[in-house]
Amino acid sequence: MIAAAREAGELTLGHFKHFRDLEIGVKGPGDFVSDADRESEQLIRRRLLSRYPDWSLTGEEFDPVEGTDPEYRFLVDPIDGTTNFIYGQHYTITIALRRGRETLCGLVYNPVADEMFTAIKGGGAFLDGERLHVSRSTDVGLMAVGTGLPTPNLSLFPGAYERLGAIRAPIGAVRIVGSAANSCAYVACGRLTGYFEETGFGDTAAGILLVEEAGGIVTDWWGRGPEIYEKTGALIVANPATHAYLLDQLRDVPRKDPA
Ligand code: LIP
Repeated sequence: MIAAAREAGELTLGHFKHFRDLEIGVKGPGDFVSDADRESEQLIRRRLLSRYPDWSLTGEEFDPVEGTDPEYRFLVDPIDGTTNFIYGQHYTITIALRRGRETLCGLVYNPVADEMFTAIKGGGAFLDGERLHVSRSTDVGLMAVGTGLPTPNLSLFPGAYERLGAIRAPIGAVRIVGSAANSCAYVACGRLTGYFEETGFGDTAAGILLVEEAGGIVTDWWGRGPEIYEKTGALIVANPATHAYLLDQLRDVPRKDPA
């Protein structure tokens, strides 16, 4: 997985250096794609499935591949932060390996910064091999919270973002990193104290494991576990103090549970 992500990093950086010349496809309102996304996913598919031909793979740009072994599945976002990418800003490549509903390991790779975040279930979270821990800060005034703004007509919970001003008021800062996977990685290493967004599970599966393995807390906006946030994408990942703060701010957002 690491080798595939590094190779995809090199490939996408080639395009990134000429971001102004990219041809941009529009999948939906505010949802972009470029040749770099597709080439990156194809490369990662080839690398992973030639090594593990019986396993399945779900990526962002193509139909899923169903292997003969129903247990193991790779989740791949070949460029998380496509909008960042096409504007020449930091993006990531993220891959998670799942067995059933359990994420066994995952990575978030930022090719621009050449930072490789990795996590193994029960084995810790790392940045370039160095062990990570979420921020130990409990001071509300120092909290740094990441988020992202969903396309309004695609959002299940548009009301949440009307609270951004109130959420921001007492804390140190709100940041939009522009890649959900990178935002999770930033929580795991303490560059953010927390992150909340309505986002896709394929973008965050590896990042969630990073935060869990770095001692953080992961729930949906109402304090519930994976069976809900994997479907709705209404995610909080944070250190314990920021998690409590965000839960308090978000818990009265009207719920819309998946069928
Ligand atoms: C997107 C992220 C973006 C976040 C979106 C989505 P994509 O992924 O990069 O930061 O706001 O919820 O996760 O479409 O670029 O892979």
